[in-house]
Amino acid sequence: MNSSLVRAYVGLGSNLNHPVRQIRSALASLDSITATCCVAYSSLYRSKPLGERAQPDYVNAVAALDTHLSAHELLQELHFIEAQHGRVRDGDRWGPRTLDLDLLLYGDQTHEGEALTVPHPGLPVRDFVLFPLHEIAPELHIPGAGSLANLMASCPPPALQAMHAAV
Ligand code: ROI
Repeated sequence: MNSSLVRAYVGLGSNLNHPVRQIRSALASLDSITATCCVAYSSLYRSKPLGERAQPDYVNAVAALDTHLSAHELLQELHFIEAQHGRVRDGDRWGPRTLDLDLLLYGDQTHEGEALTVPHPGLPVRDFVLFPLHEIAPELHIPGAGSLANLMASCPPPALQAMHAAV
């Protein structure tokens, strides 16, 4: 636990078992994490699955949190919420999932470890992360990758569609 507040960003994704409901329920759960407050949500976006595997379209969103938790404490809370939503971590990185919560950014910290890497390595190249993130934090600078606006400009045409407001 930190005495100072850190602004963190979390990416949400689901393509199984009523994805819109999964994402809405997960957003509510993020808001009830201890010593943490959800300060913004993006809209929900429907996106084509990244990867070779044939699977249903995803619903994605991004949330901004202010937290007193350390990055690892916050990650544990995210894993707990995933498990509550029926997520089984079986090591399959490319398969469909009821709920995926990625810690995208933790303040301006950079950290590379076995359990956690921030910024999330997929952030700079994933349209389903960049666009919702831009909706809630257009001025954001990604440590080691530059401005969000520049990353979006070099992103191929996005394969995603804004659906509706999160709540
Ligand atoms: N594809 C999309 N569009 N959205 C995701 O959240 C997502 N998550 C994943 C993989 C399987 C890489 N593909 C995805 O984990």
